[in-house]
Amino acid sequence: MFIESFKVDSPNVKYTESEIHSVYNYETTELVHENRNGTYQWIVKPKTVKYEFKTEAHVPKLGVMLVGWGGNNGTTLTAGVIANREGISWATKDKVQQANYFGSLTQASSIRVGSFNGEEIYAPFKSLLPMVNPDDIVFGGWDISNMNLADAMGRAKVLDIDLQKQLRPYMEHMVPLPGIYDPDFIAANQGSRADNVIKGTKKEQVQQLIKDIREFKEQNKVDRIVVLWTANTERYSNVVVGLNDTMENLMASVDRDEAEISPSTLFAIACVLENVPFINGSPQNTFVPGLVELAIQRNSLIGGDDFKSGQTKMKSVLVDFLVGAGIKPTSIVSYNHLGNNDGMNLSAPQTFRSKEISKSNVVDDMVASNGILYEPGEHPDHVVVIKYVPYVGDSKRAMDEYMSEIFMGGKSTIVLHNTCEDSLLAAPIILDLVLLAELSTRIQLKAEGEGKFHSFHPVATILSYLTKAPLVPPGTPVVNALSKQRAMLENILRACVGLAPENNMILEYK
Ligand code: NAI
Ligand code: DG6
Repeated sequence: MFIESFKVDSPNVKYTESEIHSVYNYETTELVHENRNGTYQWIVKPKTVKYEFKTEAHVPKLGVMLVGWGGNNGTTLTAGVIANREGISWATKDKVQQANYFGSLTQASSIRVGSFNGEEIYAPFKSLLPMVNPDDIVFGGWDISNMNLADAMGRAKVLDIDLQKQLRPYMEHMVPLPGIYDPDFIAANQGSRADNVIKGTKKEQVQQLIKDIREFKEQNKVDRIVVLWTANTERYSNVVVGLNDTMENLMASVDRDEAEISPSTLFAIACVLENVPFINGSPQNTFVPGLVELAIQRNSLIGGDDFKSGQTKMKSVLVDFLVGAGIKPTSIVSYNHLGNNDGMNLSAPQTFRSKEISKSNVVDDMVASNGILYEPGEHPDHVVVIKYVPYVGDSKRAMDEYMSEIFMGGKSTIVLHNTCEDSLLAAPIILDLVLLAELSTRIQLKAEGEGKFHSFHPVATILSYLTKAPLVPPGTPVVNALSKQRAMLENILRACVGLAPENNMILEYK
């Protein structure tokens, strides 16, 4: 059965006008290893830590500024939200289609809240805590192309033409602010697009971005802003001692107008200085060590990297399943072809290399979790290929071959083929990233013994479910397995309303 909303009734939870306060017992383990008669023995001690969570109940008016607003993802998301907000439907060759938020974890997925008279009861994911309604978001942003959003939606060739016609009046007046164009960081084939650029030194460019953010906030009367990079994939920046390795060195490099500071890092710097959450939806190393240090020092949320939309999402499910089932993946070959502007930009070796890195490291934690299957340091062969084929446009083809070793030396080969509009996968993920980033800035917590409430660590691991290469605080484990990432997110939100983690034990019926 599906219910629309619920409220928790517990001595551990208090709902007031301004906040939701919960007391929560975090059940975890403490590990020690002891030398017993010359052999090491691991001892696992169950441990309970009492936490308190405080969630601001007031939902702010949210402004979302996209870097690369005029691209396929930027226009598709903006169009999709307007279509939902205005209740637009359109004729396709199959039926009259209604706008929806399918593919969004927050808007279109559900959570189990318990069972009632032998029936499992589910509620919308978004009913866990007060969240911004996407229909209320005010969109804006930057692009190095000055095309208005209606024309850019046409250029993207993603949405049905009948829908585009209805959306044009809402989008014609939306024109991106000038972006930062640095041909050294993206493919040379993007040059013809760059007719809308911020001039000046890097320091002046950062100052202009800060001005843009402030003006957008003022003009649109929004309470909070989240900025998200959905612009072209850049090449990796070189991380160099004295250049971008520390916060001081990074800021000094901006002052000196150092060539190796990328546009995306400049956007991130501007956001951190303004204490505006910044999310990187592309694979490059925007978050150089100096930037991470700056964000930590200013306690300003950063999250990334690279939307986990299709092939990688499947991989982080399938490999988790195989390794979890005691089957040994030995070769993973992933092939893509696509014909949109992202594909054209990725046809340059340096930008492709950024994508190759973020697509390649996604099974490491699953492989490391099973020492029965893999020797220390052993890893499946893992190859990633991307080809630009203009004719297929945004309709990306993803082909994957997984070979595994099974019982008694047998071999199993699984082949997947997916055809899908790339931007229709990415747009709801962008929505989730900004909604969850905003929500997480309203949550405070403290563990037993900690004097004061504090926010989550500014490096937002809570967003991991949505990214291919989750950015984590230095010294923190990276979790790629999709089910674990979802459980982490859901269980933290459950803790905020005093609900135990979903354990799937259903002991009531055992
Ligand atoms: P796109 O090429 O259509 O859009 C990117 C836009 O960014 C373009 O309009 C371009 O003019 C603009 N741009 C480039 N550099 C800029 C700068 N420095 N400042 C402001 N604007 C700038 O690409 P699309 O398909 O929208 O993808 C965007 C990004 O998202 C790409 O990096 C892609 O790799 C990444 N991504 C996309 C996924 C998907 O499923 N669509 C999944 C994972 C990541
Ligand atoms: C080609 O791989 C284009 C990319 O931008 C992808 O569309 C994007 O990285 C999605 O990757 P995945 O692995 O999540 O489908």
